[in-house]
Amino acid sequence: MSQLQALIFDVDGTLANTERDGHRVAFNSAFVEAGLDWHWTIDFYEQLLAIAGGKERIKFYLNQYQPEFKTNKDINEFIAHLHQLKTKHYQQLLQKGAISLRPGVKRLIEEAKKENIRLAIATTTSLSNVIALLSQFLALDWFEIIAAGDIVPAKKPAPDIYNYVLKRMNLLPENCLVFEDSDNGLLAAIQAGIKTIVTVNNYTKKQDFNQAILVLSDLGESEKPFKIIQGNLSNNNYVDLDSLRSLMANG
Ligand code: XBP
Ligand code: MG
Repeated sequence: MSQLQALIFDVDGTLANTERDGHRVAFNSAFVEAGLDWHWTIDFYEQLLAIAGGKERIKFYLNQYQPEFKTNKDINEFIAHLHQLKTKHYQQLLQKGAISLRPGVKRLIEEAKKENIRLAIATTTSLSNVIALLSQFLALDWFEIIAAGDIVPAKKPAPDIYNYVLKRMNLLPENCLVFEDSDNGLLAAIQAGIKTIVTVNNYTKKQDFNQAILVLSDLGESEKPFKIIQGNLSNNNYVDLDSLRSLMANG
């Protein structure tokens, strides 16, 4: 039976629902600031979320939906600048308290810390966004590694970010559990050989999570139980370390 040694968390959609009212709004504010008449609606943004990475998402949008767009700058410089504007707007939204942690996240992380279960972050978003979010709610130094954005050559669904965390922490995949929210994230973790629990959100609830060991509405709280969408858990109200250990034992 593999012993549980570490929990590795995705950020966007997992620790907090940051996409609809955070990143998407920040992209639109950046477009306005840059004098662009682009606007990503809630529904349209769902298609763009198939592309991990804000810069990559803008490039995809240009290629697919703005093929006539012209700039006198190098296109990658243009995208990088637009993405910097977006990151500024996103962090302003965080500072205004626009985003809070999802149910059970703080409780499980505090329990893991108390029981010396190692903690890490593996995310596609930019490091400064992770710090801006986490520092509002949790102690950053509880996470041994915060692996984010361009730290690896290929973003999710490539496994690079998870392999990076395993290597830096000298961990074996079988001693870890990953928490994700999307099919891209699940695929990345699975390719790194790590068992994955998915907590869905409005953007990802229709995606294919067949390879997850558990799919939940969220991590739950005793007074606000989760809904189990796929799989079983010994504690049928909320995710705690004992239920995760029994999940690991039952493979
Ligand atoms: C989600 C992403 C990120 C964010 C935008 O990351 O794909 O790109 O949508 O953040 P994850 P940036 O679910 O892996 O946390 O604009 O900083 O990329
Ligand atoms: Mg995510």
